[in-house]
Order: sequence, then structure tokens, then C-alpha cells
Amino acid sequence: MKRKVDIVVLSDLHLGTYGCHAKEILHYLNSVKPKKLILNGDIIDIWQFRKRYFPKAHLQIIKKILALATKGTRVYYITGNHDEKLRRFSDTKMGNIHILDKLVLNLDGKKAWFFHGDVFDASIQHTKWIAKLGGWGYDVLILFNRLVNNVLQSLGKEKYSLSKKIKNSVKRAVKFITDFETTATELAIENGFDFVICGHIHQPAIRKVTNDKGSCLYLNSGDWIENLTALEYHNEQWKLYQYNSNTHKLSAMNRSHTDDADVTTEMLSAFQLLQFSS
Ligand SMILES: [Mn+2]
Repeated sequence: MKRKVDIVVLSDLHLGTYGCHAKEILHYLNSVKPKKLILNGDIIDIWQFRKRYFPKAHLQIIKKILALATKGTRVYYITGNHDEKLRRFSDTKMGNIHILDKLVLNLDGKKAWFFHGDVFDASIQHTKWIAKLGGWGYDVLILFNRLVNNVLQSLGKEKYSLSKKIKNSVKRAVKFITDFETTATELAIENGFDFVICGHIHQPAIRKVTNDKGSCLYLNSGDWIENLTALEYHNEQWKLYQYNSNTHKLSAMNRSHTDDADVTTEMLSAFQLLQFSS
């Protein structure tokens, strides 16, 4: 049985890299029936494409997403920094698949803002005042971020890299994550959003944030390199889904034995025992 969900948000799958948990993603996608699937950036890792590593399991995920779109799921592909090459196709629509930089949805009367989050990379220290600029803050950030990276590149330096920053020290990583979450939330409150949904920092979260201007729910779908998490919106509620390899193994075994009634009953009771003992 597939779980019906209004919205599934996935980000940072990094298809095409060794770290990607493709089988797990496929198990998860096979277990749900979403009305909308929001791919919030860094889905296909185009940066690493030159390695020519693209196994069958990774391709199956793309096929699965296309199959979902064919069967009526609305797929929104929001580009991230690892798939920024797709940004030239922004605002393209092919059947049920939309490619975008950011997405605003009305969810049961509440305003939700989806974007990957790399827009904060070069400018995280300066975003506090940019956030105060109001309605056009996000667009200013995009330009500012691009400008800083262009300057860095013209000086022969590398573009601002989050992973490097995180590798530098734990303390800095923690500060970066806190700054990221604060900046995203401040900008969202400033622009009157009820929900702000990001990816990029590989830190799954659902957190209510309140400041003197108002409050907002900050959400992050995490990643499928380490956390194996997704965000699900159903019946006006957000939930953080955490992939559990045991549950998926059990249900897969269960399915494959359904033709043999005796075995199934025996296995089911065994599973129940297992569940009680664990
Ligand atoms: Mn990213």
C-alpha cells in the first residue's frame, strides 16, 4: 500500500555521486503517492558529472520521478547549486514537471516559500540588513551572491563552498547552520510567509521561530547522503520523515511472500514478535 501524501519535499539527493543512497530513495518513492513532489535542489549532481559515474539505481530514480509525473503528481524541480546548470531552464514547464528557482504555494490558506538556500552562501554575514530590505530581499541576495562569487572567480579563487566551511571546524559549521536558519527565517517573516522550506545545509529540521516582527515555521528536508530524510505535508500538518531501513526491508519481504498464504501468516506473526521485542 502506498501512503497518500499531499506534498513530499526531497532535497540534496546528489544523484551521480558515490555518497547518494539511491536504493533507499527508490524504496521511499515507491512507498508514497504524493499529489505534489517538490525537489528542492541538488537532485542531480551536475558538478560531479565528469566522473561518469551514474549507476542504474540513480537512473531508476529519474525514471520513477517521470513515472510519478505521468501518473498525475505535480513535480516541481527547484534548482540548487549542484544543479545550477538547469537554471537556464528556469520557469520551464513540461507536462507535470516545472523547473524553477523558487516556489510559492498556498497551503490551506498559509503561504509557503520553497528555495534551495545556496543564495545565502557568499552573503551570510550581510544578509541581516539585506533581509530588512523587504519584498525584494531575495532577489538582491541572488545578485549579491552571484557578484561575490564572480569576484572570487575573477581573482582566481574558488567559489564560496559550504562543504569546505563545514570541514574547517565544527564550531564554524554550527555557527553557519544557525546563521543559515536565522537568515532564512528572518527573510520569510519579513515577506509574510508562514512556512520557509530549504535544503542545502543537510540538516533536517522543523522549528517554529518567533522574532519581534512575527513568527514562521522553518523547515529543512535534510539530505540523502547521511540523514535520509524528507518533509511530508498532509492534512494541514508538516512531518519530518526519517528513512528506516528495517521497516523497508520487512515490508519488502512481506510483499514478496503474499502469494503464499501460510508463509505470509507465519512471517507476519514473526514480524509482530520482532516489533514487540525491539
Ligand atoms: Mn546545495
